[in-house]
Amino acid sequence: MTDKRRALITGITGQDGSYLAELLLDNGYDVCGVVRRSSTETFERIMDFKSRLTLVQADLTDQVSMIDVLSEIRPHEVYNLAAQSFVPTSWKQPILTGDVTALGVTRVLEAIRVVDKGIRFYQASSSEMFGHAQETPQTERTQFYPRSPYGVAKVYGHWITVNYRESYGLFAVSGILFNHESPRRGLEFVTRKVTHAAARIKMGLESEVRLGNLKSKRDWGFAKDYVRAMWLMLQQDTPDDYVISSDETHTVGEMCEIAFDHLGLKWQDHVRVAPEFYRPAEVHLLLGCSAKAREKLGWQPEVSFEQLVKLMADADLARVQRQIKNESA
Ligand code: NAP
Ligand code: F7E
Repeated sequence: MTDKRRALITGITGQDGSYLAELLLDNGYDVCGVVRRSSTETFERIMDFKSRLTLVQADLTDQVSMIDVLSEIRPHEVYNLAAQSFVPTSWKQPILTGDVTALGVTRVLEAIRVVDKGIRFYQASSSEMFGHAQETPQTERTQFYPRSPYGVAKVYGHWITVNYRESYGLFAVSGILFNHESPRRGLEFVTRKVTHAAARIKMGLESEVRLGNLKSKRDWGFAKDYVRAMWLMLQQDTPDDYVISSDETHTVGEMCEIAFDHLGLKWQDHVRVAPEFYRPAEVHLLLGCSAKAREKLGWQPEVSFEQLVKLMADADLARVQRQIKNESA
């Protein structure tokens, strides 16, 4: 083991895990990532820098595996980004979502309590905890009213983090992050679904995309900006919880308009509303207030909503064009 700072990331193969790993490598850390056993590899997002990482096998549903990993790696910082993170799946698999997204947090905290109480801990909390928002904009003091099994699980994860901080004096923080997106976003989330479909339509591979509620409003930012806030939270003198958001809200329809327009298409010609993408209980409006993070962490986003949608559309167009070229070669 070296003298460098060591960080362990659960969920390193996900969108945020991949960006955070890159940031920490750039900051001179030894970066270790938890990966779960799978019959096919899930390393696409970390492929370019995988040789610089240490990957260890464990699962958030298995307590002993988490204790073993922490004992072996002895990290200074743990970022708990692993979760069943897709809201619609949380209605189909509520028990699994609770096991990973809620109880999984306690398993990581228990591992820290047993192995080394000095390890700093970041919990990936979510604006979905505000759900049926009790006030607008939402701050660290806004009451939670989750509207999905995923949101409920995240509320548990948030409060167990606060509880371990207060019970055991752990340096444990909860980042309440609003939606953040990128070219690495999973294809089922609405922004990526739209930019990917727009790129395929542009190249003549498809003619339409089927979406759910076009009126729902989200506070969207760029994932790379948001992982910087995670790291900043663990560098403070005292542990605290922070809202991270762009402080702007836009409808799904506006997002479609920017993406299609950027690729020279008219979104009304290609977007169809399909009832199967409506949710049993919708979160209609999210709008964050990140004043505390801006003041105390000195954090601010660098990429605007419009720039974000355009950079995602450009990345998907380039990807689709590469695929077409490879298939015809
Ligand atoms: P993501 O792309 O869905 O990544 C989730 C990660 O969790 C993947 O690496 C996945 O591994 C891993 N994972 C799932 N179940 C696991 C288990 N049982 N044991 C170990 N690892 C497991 O999510 P993301 O967008 O990067 O989000 C990161 C975190 O922030 C999540 O906790 C999410 O709920 C939260 N969050 C996200 C947003 C957002 O807008 N992106 C906003 C607020 C909070 P595989 O690759 O093997 O599936
Ligand atoms: O939906 C509407 C949908 O799935 C956004 C996760 O990272 O952010 C994410 O959760 C909105 C919703 O993200 C489709 O009804 C319309 O109102 O992209 P999404 P999400 O549910 O907000 C939070 C902060 C997290 O923590 C989560 O982990 O878009 N919508 N039509 C659609 N959504 C999807 N997925 N697909 C559609 O066709």
